[in-house]
Amino acid sequence: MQPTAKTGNNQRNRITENAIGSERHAPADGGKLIVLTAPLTEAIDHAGYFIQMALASLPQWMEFVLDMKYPKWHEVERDEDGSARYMPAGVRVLEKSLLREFGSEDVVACFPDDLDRFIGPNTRVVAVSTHNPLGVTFAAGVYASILGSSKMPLNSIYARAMFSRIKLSPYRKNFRVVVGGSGGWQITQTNTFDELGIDCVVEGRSESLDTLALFHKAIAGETLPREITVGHPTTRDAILFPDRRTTFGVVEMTTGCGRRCNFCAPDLNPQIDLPKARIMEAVRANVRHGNKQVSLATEDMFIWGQVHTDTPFFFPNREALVDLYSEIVNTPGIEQHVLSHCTIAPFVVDPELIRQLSDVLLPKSPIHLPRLSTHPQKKALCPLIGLETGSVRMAKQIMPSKGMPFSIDDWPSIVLEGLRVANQNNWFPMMTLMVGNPGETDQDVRETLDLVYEIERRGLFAFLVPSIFTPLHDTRMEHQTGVTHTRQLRPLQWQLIMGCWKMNLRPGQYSWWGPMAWRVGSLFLWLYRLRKLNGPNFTWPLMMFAGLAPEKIIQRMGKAYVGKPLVTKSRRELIASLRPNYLQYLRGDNGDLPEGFSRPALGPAGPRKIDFEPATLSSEIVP
Ligand code: B12
Ligand code: SF4
Repeated sequence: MQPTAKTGNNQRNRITENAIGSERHAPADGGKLIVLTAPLTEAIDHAGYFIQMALASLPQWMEFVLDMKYPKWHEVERDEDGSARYMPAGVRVLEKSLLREFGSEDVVACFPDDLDRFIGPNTRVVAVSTHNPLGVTFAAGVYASILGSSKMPLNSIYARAMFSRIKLSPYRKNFRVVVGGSGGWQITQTNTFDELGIDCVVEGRSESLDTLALFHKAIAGETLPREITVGHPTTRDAILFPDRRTTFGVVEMTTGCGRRCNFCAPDLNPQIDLPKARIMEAVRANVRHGNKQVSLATEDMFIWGQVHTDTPFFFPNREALVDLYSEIVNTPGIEQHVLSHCTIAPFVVDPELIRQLSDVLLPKSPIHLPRLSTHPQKKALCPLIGLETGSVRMAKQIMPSKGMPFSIDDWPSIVLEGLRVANQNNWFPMMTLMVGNPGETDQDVRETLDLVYEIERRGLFAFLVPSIFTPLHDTRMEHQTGVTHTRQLRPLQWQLIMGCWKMNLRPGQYSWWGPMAWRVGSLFLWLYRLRKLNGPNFTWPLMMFAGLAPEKIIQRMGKAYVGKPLVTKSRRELIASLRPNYLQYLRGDNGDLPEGFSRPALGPAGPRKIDFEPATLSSEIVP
């Protein structure tokens, strides 16, 4: 059966193959030459980031939970011509790129439910941008698989419905279907070209001239290659910015990262920080088209302003960052700002930067955490940060530069000190953990549990989001295999997953009924479905998670690991262990510098340049 896809103006349409057929009307103008779209679940602009992350993780049977919490999540806004008022940034950049060679009358970006209004006899290309079409990426498949009988998260169900609609178009023979975006590889890897009716998957950026050449080929009716890799711009000026509204007001801030974690795909892109003037233009374009929110897309916000300067990129450029974010949140019309990704070491490197950014960013944060935040309006900042593992052995193997400028040997100290600074300033990050890495031993998991328990013991807080290792295409770990199914998870790995979720729910469980509802709900789910699905190793961790048996007793029975307190380094000790030539980059106003070493508050070079020469590939990481 086809999924339920619900969009627009309070109408809820059950998309069945018959319904698709009966709804089709030929567009009066013969349709657009190039039609761009993205799955509904990636295009919606509701309720902040959380809803999309949930759609990427929950199985279909849990859709009712989202429907209850966000009854209007399917509703989308359109411009007068029926095109999408907002689209993911990837679609918008592709649109901008195409408009360099095609007229605006030939290109349209629309929601999947509106495809039939724009696909007609004139259409030659339907281009889909997708983030996560099949849900086979980390923290997506795993939760659908833990919670449901199918491995398919809702996002994948909706993406498939969209592909099915395109495939069944009466004009299908006239056009080519081209897919791109950060999730295109999922189609190549699962070889679902024919099933989904896709002609070509493009790996790489739409700015590339090869992408434009591909569209010309498609329009000429030529056969397209199944897969094509196109280049990534290597200079700041070659990156295009959308001048229309993007989902969540996403505007690119940087590409690449530079820390070189072995499992990471975005790090394979050149390390570029984009010019402030162009970021601001894109922010203002969003506002002009009705957006009130903005979010700068980045792998690590803290490298911005420090790429290819005289200072290594892992010493943040405080003045540049504060200036950029101030201007963004103070742009007339911007009411909300949400952070995307960053790393934890900069919190230890420059706590004063975090304090200043908090002053700037908290007033416009839509996130409220009443039990955690000390802000007068209980506002909080929740960027995504990779914690990944508490095991130094494993960290050295998969992400040796993650803690730079500090040594990865100090990873647990970096995490704890960074989180301390973060929490003090009302930053409560979402921290991802990878479970089931290739070669992960029980001892590695114990060390991660130690770190997680230590976070709790010190009264610190982060939303800990464990996911199962997923080998991403082209990464340095592409060909490695870890755990592939939840039934393979060992008891300790389950304890880690469920322990993290137990911690995450703490701030929400202060009502008298919260814990009770949780216990009963978890027990019911376990009896009904999860017992069979996840196997016997899941039982005790679930009991512990649900609080059905006291944790101490479960531990005494030997069914769970107790955890041991960690002795870690303070900020001062971490700084004392830095390579001597790094000390020059630290800021004196943060304190903790070694005896006899003093720096002016502005650092070695005073405020650094904000806009500078074009950046190219990074080679700045120091082994
Ligand atoms: C912002 C963001 C989000 C936001 C908003 C997403 C949105 N719908 O707008 C939120 C927080 C909701 C989110 C959620 C998730 N995200 Co996300 N997200 C990002 C982030 C930081 C930026 C994306 C972006 O807009 N970039 C800017 C645009 C311009 O780049 P782009 O989309 O890649 O588009 C370029 C090319 O891909 C290409 N292109 C794009 N489309 C097309 C189409 C065609 C036809 C062609 C030819 C080319 C082309 O051209 C564009 C530029 O020219 C990226 C990391 C990154 N730096 O890319 C992660 C990233 C894309 N997310 C990722 C993941 C895993 C997720 C989640 C699954 C996480 C989770 N478990 O919840 C969910 C999935 C959500 C969903 N609905 O399915 C991974 C994807 C990994 C993968 N697919 O293999 C990334 C790469 C992060 C990472 N470090 O690994 N995400
Ligand atoms: S720090 Fe994050 S973005 Fe950077 S390389 Fe590592 S995983 Fe990738």
